[in-house]
Amino acid sequence: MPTIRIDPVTRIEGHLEVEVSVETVDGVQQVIAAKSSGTMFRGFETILKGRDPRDATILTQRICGVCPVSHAMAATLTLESAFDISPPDNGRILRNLVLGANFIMSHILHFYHLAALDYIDTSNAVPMSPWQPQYITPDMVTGGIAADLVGHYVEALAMRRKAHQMGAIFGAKLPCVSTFVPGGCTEVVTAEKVADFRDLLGELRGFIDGVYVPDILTVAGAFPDYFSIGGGCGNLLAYGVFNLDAVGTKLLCGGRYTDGAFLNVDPTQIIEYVKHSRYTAASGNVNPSVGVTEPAIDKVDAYSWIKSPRYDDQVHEAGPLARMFVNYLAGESTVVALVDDVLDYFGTDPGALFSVLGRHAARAIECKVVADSMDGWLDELVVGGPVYEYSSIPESASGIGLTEAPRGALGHWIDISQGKIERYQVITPTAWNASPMDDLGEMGPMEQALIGTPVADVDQPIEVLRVVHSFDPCLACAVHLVTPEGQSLAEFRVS
Ligand code: NFE
Repeated sequence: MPTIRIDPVTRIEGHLEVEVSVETVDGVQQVIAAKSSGTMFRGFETILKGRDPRDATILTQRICGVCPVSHAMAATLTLESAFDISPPDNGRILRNLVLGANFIMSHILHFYHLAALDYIDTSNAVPMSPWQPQYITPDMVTGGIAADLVGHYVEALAMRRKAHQMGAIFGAKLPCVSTFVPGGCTEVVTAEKVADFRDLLGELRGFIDGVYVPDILTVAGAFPDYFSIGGGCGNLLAYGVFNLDAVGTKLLCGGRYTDGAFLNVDPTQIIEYVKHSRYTAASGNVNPSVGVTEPAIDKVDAYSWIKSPRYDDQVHEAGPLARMFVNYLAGESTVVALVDDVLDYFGTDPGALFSVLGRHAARAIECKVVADSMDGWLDELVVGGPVYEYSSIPESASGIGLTEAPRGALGHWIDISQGKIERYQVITPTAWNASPMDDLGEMGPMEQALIGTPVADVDQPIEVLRVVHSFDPCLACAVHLVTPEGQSLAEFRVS
């Protein structure tokens, strides 16, 4: 078979390579092997060593321009845990509002600007980026529906800008905020800022209810097969997010779904494996609270710069699906009502959520739940009230900050010695989802989700992209298709 090089494909963030082997099984050409590779060394753990602990809030945001607020939140929670302080209500709420703004921005970004063009035939659009080049497959939506979705793609750009503007009211700037500090938030609350925030939130809620959620239903209705494609490992993990009070009640609770059981999360049960990751043996088989990050670029059998985080030695998927499913099981009333509405609409059961479309639906439901809740948080702010509590840096301490990024469970861990950072470890949601095979021989969640994916045309392997995109991986991506003999059929390269 010839080697085919596909023009650059964008719409995945960061630096990911996915390689799949395709074979015909039972008359269906499908993925029989998959490898997910993070192709860049992040190294922030190393950069942070020896620094003032408060630098963590600023520096870890630079891990990613899409989810910096989550890293700011994780770092401040980590430092507050180490410093033994907590923010006043205003500070807690302000941080939630900025994080909520980032969730809305990111979920709209994902559906319209990263995923939607996997489903829309844009051959009638102006022949330029982002509409072309693209795969055109017979199942794509066309005509008036396609034209509407393309219009919403453009409208969504303005909505994302509004979400950033909204977050910047209390974050000072975005993408990376400068107001999050251990002990709270440095932006003061004024009636004018609250009113400005509420105006923008109202516009965004209108878009979510009137455009984003209906578009998800439209696309899902046009691609019903994708309720049974891309299922994945079946285990879900969420730390929970948006603290609603000083004792840690959350808008979206944490929890996990392991082997069909709904269970609590104990972070001491997290181990990072490195058998197939480009790190020394000493960097693996340990909990992140004692983790180290030592690159080993030429390591035999390693194919990724991502470690393989596992909970209780089992593969778990993180993300909106995990959050919505865990909260569905926990009986969170708003989530239950919305999830049931979606399941009723499609006449299906909760098992269908473990799929490409289930991830998209969960993301849209979550976007609505968060945006709707934020209006009430604005009511709770006290104009002119305290926004942070000062604390000195302890000589020696340890801390942990577990929260959620738009893409899933996010954890930071710190050890402080002589007032400086001695150890800093970060596990991102994409580390859970795009992780390589672990020491126990288990593939990561995205790898597992790709197995069995039908591929109608190896020249246009859109099905592979649909599965990969459903995870919203934060990685730029090069996707290869190879025969079982290792011959390259296609290569996707993303800048
Ligand atoms: Ni770069 Fe992020 C989110 C985090 S994914 S986008 O959401 O943390 O690893």
